[in-house]
Amino acid sequence: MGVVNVTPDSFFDGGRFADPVAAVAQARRLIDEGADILDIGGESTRPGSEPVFADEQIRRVVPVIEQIRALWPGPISVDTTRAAVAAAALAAGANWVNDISALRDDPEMLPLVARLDCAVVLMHMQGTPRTMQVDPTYHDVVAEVSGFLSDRARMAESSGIPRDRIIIDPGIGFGKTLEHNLQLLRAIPRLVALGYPVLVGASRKSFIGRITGAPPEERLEGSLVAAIRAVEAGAKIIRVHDVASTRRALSVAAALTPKIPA
Ligand code: HH2
Repeated sequence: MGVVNVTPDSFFDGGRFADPVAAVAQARRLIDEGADILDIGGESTRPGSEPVFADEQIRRVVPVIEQIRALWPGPISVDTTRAAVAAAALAAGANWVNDISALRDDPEMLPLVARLDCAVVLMHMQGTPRTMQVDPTYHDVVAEVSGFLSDRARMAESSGIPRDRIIIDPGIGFGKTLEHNLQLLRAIPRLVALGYPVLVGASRKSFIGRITGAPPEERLEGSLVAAIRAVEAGAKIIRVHDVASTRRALSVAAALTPKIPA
């Protein structure tokens, strides 16, 4: 899954693709590099970020999604917690909703996703982006995240979202310390065992910087190691800023370990 943030302030690519022409060009690049899915976002959710109103998110993402849909038949995901944004994005040609609140933020989101023929990513987050990194606390982060994802997925199914349209995500960096992120990445097989495809988004995140001391621009190597380990552990979708590098790294890992999908 290649990321295109149509935002002025995302933690890595903020401002680079805020202009629709630049965003569509980036989407084309990621498609050429081998992305299977594109994730388009109009709101940064980096630690400390403030919410962006739905109409502003729509203004940012809809023209970009329309243009990508005109040139590419593949899955387009919209990264939002607001039903109005998801509805506008789906009408413009998106077919996945990536909701970092796991359908909790907006009561209209669940009925919308159930009614329309789209996939949904349910992500775990403790708190909200504005405050989530202040003092994240768990008794047992793996048990709590896994229990939460299992509950949300079952709730989604009982509300009419077919099982084969549900994807779960531990939410790396969303209300987690370095140690919480590491424990979750080590526990991917336990999430896989819940029976839904697992998405992992570790690309250039701050836990890599905490280990290496590197700023976001110098976290590619750490991101590739995290991607390889996640796929080896059974994750099906890797959300990344660097599609070509990730594809190349995964193809070498696949050659070394035949069971890894290329
Ligand atoms: N991470 C980010 C945003 N959306 N969605 C899912 N499902 N999983 C993630 O790990 C995830 C996500 C944060 O990365 P990015 O979009 O690059 O940054 P920002 O939120 O600053 O736009």
